[in-house]
Amino acid sequence: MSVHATPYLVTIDHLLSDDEKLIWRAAREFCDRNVAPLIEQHYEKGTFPRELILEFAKMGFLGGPLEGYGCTGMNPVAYGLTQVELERQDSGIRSFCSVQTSLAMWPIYSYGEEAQRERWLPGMARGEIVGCFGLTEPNAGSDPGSMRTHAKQDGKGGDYILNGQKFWITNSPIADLAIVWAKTTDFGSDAPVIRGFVVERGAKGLSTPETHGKLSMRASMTGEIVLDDVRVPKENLLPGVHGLKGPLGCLTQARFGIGWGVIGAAMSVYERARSYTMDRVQFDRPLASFQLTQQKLVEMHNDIGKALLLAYHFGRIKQNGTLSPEQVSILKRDNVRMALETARTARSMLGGNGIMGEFGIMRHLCNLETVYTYEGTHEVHTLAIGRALTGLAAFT
Ligand code: TGC
Ligand code: FAD
Repeated sequence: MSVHATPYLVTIDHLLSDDEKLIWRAAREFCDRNVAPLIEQHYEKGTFPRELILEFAKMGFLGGPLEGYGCTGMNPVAYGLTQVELERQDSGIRSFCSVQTSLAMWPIYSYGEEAQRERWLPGMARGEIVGCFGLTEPNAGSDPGSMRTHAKQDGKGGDYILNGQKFWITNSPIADLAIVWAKTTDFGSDAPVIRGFVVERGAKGLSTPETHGKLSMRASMTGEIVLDDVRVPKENLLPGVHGLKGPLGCLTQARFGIGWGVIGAAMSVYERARSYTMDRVQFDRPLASFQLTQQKLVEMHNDIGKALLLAYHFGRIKQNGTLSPEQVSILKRDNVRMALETARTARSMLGGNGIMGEFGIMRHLCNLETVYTYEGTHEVHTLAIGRALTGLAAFT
């Protein structure tokens, strides 16, 4: 049975296995029961619902696609469907889970050694250890290769001393550990090379002040990571990767989840606009009976269907292990743009009520402005796809 209460003419239900359908339905029920009742309140107050972290863990939302270490080993399509349901509630909720899964657990899983995996991943899957991902800096956003944060080894074979500042970091104020990307020259190369470090809360010289004043992603914690001569044990270096491809590899995982998640936000605002315009009467007729309103509904509905088909198609390619970073750029770029445009249209269809918190549309719209920018801006993905099509890089 479909999870949809509102009719959709483009669906993927018949393409899903029984397990995938079960996971989708369980995620929908969980989010409707546990997230929906409290999200608007948290958004207004600018707080993250920390009480949900252990519940997310029980649902397998933390580290979902990873295998072993207490993770559920979901396939990419099943994982994508959980992101749809999380972001159907709020992009900040999906952000919490995707940072934990793709940006904090995934690098330990993929670039770490066995002792590191055993040390951190089970606690992260249980929601007892929260992670964050420090790549962006005040002067290094779209161009992370220009980062200034650096690590210096304290004598050959010794610990690392980290200095620098990371900015715009989801979860940093509540994180128990941070994956910090820093440049170091201590590996026999003349040019500095980017390496990943697990920096643990409590380290002397580490602080994570919260960033205040956001008018988007208000139910998500954002902050800095300030590193002032922070001593990081050599055992906390992620040995499996050198260079920018380390953090970019993590981003490819997270961007895949975003490409799915935003479909949930779009479904939420579409369904709200549909039901509102069916009920609201002007000129003696429901708004939904006007041709211009129906045109908007048709565009929104069709765009959501196409976004879902693209996500499903790329999900199966990922399952086969052949999805390229540029295909992920297409998924992130086009589906986020679709969701943002859908939210703007839905907002207009509710007239004045469209700006009210209780209808949820303005919240999704404001959140999607962030999603358009983070994990590679719309423009950066355009250029990444353009480079793949032409072989010519237009970043500089
Ligand atoms: P470029 O020369 O293209 O690549 C350097 C090396 O990386 C490899 N690579 C990738 N690997 C995996 N996935 C990808 N998407 C990759 N893209 C490139 C590449 O093959 C190369 O490897 P190698 O072996 O040759 O060294 O690097 P570039 O300096 O030209 O940069 C390209 C560019 C601009 C696309 C990249 O810098 C970029 O993606 N910039 C955007 C930065 C970004 O997305 N930041 C996100 C920060 S984290 C975040 O926003 C989290 S929000 C979390 C939430 O709340 O959900
Ligand atoms: P800039 O890079 O300064 O870009 C500004 C504008 O210029 C954009 O429109 C951009 O597309 C455009 N532009 C830049 N370069 C080019 C070019 N070559 N050609 C054409 N146009 C260009 N980062 C993390 O590391 N970890 C996190 O957990 C994290 N969470 C975030 C949470 C929130 C709420 C936000 C808002 C951001 C988060 N980020 C995080 C940072 C995010 O990834 C960056 O904001 C993003 O990469 C863009 O960098 P920037 O803001 O410095 O913009």
